[in-house]
Amino acid sequence: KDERMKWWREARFGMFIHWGVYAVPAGTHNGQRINRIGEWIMNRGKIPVADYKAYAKQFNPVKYDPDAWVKLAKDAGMKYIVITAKHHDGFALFDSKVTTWDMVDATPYGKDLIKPLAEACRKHGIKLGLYYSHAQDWVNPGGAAARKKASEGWANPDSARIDAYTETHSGHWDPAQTTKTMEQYINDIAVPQVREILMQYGDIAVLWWDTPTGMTDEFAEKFQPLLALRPNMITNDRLKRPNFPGDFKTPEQRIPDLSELDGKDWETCMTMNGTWGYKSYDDKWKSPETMIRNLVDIASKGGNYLLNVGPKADGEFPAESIDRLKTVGTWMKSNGEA
Ligand code: FUL
Repeated sequence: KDERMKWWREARFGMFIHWGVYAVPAGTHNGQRINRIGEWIMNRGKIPVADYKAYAKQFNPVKYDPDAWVKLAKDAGMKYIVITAKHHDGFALFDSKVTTWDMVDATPYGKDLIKPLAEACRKHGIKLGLYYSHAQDWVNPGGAAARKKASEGWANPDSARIDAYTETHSGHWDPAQTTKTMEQYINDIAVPQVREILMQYGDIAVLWWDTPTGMTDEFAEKFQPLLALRPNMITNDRLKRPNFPGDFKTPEQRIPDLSELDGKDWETCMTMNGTWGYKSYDDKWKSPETMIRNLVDIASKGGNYLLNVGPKADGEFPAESIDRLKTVGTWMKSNGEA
């Protein structure tokens, strides 16, 4: 394990990228601003599957320039990138053979987004990790849905009815989500897709599971054999709790106190503003000074800082993110770190 963890323990700083169909509505559905984080818009807004799928027809990132993304990360002193291969909306940024809910089949762009990023990473000596939402999937039938009640921050003229429905349908809001069982979803979508992302792009440095909603030990075991496909890869602790600790812990949006540290490896992931996935009107930006202080705090405690960017649907990073990455990079260079 020490051998596998070596580069990661030295890395200290990485870029998280949350990108997907949710960048199209960018926080607004049917003229209504949907509360909280942008990549949850489908769940928070209880958007029907068919309506959400329609957004993919506008996902056409013609300005996507993975080389520029990787250079920005590298110049900021980051050593690795973790991108959402599939988030909770079930949409695959890669070419998946087991569903048409992917970049190649469902969008006008029609091309795999992960492949050129993997190539750019290789070219610039940056490690690539893939985030995969293995349990929650709100579009591929049988995937889990975390229940968010109206009182937790979504509003819809029909909230009372939808809320009652989610209560009796384990968090789901559209009958199309439950035409299969979770076991079928794990067998037919999640396991084959994890195999796809581990095999299609050469070396994958990190596999970043997320939100073990509905996971059992039995389901988790189905993913275990796949890890042998990438013997040097490391994984986080979100496959299933407890019993599947992975290689590192994942405090979210916070930096642990010294008293919490127990000798296990950890990585704090954090947004630059208030959302992971792009929201056009989120302006709660942290200052570059705050980001540098966070990085120093984390590094001094032996952790890693995974700082998020939520690209727009046209393929560009928000200008505010670019500015901040550049300022952090200048500081890193003047301190001999980049
Ligand atoms: C969370 C997810 O539900 C968020 O959407 C985001 O991906 C964050 C990093 O992890 O638990």
